[in-house]
Amino acid sequence: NNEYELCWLEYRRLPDWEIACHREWFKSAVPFAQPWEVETALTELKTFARDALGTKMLVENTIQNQRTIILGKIDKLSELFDVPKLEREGSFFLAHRKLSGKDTLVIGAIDTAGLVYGTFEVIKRARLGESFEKMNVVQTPAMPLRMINHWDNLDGSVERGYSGRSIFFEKDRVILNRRTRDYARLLASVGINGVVINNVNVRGKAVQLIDDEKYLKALSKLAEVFGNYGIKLYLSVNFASPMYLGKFETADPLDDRIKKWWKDQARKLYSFIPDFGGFLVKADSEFNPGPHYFGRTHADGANMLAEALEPFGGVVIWRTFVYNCLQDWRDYNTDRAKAAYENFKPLDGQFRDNVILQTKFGPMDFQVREPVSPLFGALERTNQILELQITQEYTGQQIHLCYLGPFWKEILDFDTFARGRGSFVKRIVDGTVFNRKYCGMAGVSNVGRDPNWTGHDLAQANLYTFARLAWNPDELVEKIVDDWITLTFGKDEEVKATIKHMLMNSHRAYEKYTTPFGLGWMVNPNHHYGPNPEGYEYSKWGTYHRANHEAIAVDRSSKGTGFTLQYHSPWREIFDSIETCPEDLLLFFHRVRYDHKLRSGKTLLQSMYDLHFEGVEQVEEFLKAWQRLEGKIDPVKYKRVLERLTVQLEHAKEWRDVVNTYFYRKTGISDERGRKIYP
Ligand code: BDP
Repeated sequence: NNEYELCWLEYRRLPDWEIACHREWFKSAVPFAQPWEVETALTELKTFARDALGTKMLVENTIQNQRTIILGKIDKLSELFDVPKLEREGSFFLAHRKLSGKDTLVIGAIDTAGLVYGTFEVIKRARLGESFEKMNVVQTPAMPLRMINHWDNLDGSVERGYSGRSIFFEKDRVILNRRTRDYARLLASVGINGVVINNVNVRGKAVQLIDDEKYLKALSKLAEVFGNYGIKLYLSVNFASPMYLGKFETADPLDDRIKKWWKDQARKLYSFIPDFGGFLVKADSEFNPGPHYFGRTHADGANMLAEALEPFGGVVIWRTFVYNCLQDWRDYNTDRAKAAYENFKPLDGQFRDNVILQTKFGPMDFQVREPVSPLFGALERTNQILELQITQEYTGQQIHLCYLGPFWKEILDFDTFARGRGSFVKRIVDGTVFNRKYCGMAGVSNVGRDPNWTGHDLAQANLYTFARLAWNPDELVEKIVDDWITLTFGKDEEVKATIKHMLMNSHRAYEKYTTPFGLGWMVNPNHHYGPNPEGYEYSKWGTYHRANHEAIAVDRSSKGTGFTLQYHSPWREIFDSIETCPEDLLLFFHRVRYDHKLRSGKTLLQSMYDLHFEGVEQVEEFLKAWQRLEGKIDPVKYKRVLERLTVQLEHAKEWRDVVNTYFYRKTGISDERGRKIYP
């Protein structure tokens, strides 16, 4: 399918009065940089001028027009006027300046990526209706690494993908087409600077990506396309590659032959892809091989790869998603939530400088609500990346509307107290709390070959927001949402208010009709869609709630599994007590009786019932709100979203009824308000 839309980058023709404001500016551009340094930026400006303003932008050597856009590297611009100080890769400034008696809008940066980001910012501001006359903006990306992780397989399937097949692979071949470039544009427009294109579970042909010249040639072209937009290519690798590819009988990271093999492999890789970013590794995790197989530690494994990449400036991103996935469900004392910390805390300080540990936001696995992983506050001498799941595996699989911005913001704003007050997750993963060089955020992609890229049109907002937060985690989600809606749906006030309301309340609604209070996991096994209260109760994954007729959930307090002890004070104490634990997370941390009174005065059971009814009512309301927008937005988009909301409502009711009935049967206590719960 080659037909696709461009999400927030559709440069539809602006209304006449807006064209009148901006057209003059986009008639000419004067570069103060080498041609190749501004090529991508100029192409984008010209595209916008043509599509949105109906004008042809000319590139000139001198400032002639009354209004002109100037693009330049700051060393050259500093010969003309005082430039702001920029340090980090990708930073830029936008400034209105009088030069040679003319009005100019200057886009200044220290590198090509910064010029690209600055250009997209100018275009965004023009589209949002800002005037250039008073423009004075300096922007620096907060996180050095702003990554998208694709779980795409070489056969074209996508693990946990809900938007069609892979945009990168089909039938064991690498895809390179117009869409590849448009994807790079979409990502660069929101500041993403790294993409891992293949699944962390590296199986079959994917092992050969780092070796087979056929793949390396294709990847070098892909890397070039992305490189023009300041985005580096990374690959997931299988830790046992020397066994699959080198025909060794081991992949022991301390074996000299294995070390040499990886070094040679790195050299080969960089000869094809000079600005290759590095490796992402899922090791000793869910059946993926790792150093433990050879009696070595994660540090041994990661460091060996890091040493191989180091001469070329590459990094190793090593995931901390490590736990026993074959545990005995009858054993009351193992607690999966503790695993990442137990595995990696003892290794803090042992990793090379170009190793980064990538940790999922919560201690379990991308549930609709979990506490922030205690590992963020625990690793003081290790680079860290926060992993978020943009693809909605456990949050409705892009059939349900579930906008994750507000939730991600809570995670970023969580204060770990690692170095006292103010040790927010966002300050750990931007490198400032522990003064680390390589840190950042990674989001598991929700993109596929569907015409709208994300299946659900409104799920585009999750991709957009993820990137904006990686650029600036202090930005208000409300502002990000406003921008995204305007860029995607235009400026109609009713449309804006309605969609904003839906987005901002959708995660809560989903949480209510599925598993509130941090319970999680009541999904169908394997595909993880739809309710199944005991779907994961009697298998080996460590995901138990152990409900009986009196109480539910695992006691993770100091009197139980001791998970709360992995946090710094005061969280350790706050989470530890059923009285002070935030109610949103009550069933994550505590085993609670159904008749336990919550702060509202209601019992846990009654609240469970109420929330499930409320969640469904909210979806009903979203659906009605959307229906009022008919005729006000593009009919294709309108219909696509309408269809999904209709299915969401049906499935939300199923969630409500299955979960409420489950609790009713366990307890025999009916709803106080006499609503129908199926016996
Ligand atoms: C789980 C997914 C699985 C992934 C795994 C991971 O169900 O498909 O491979 O996470 O992150 O949530 O490695």
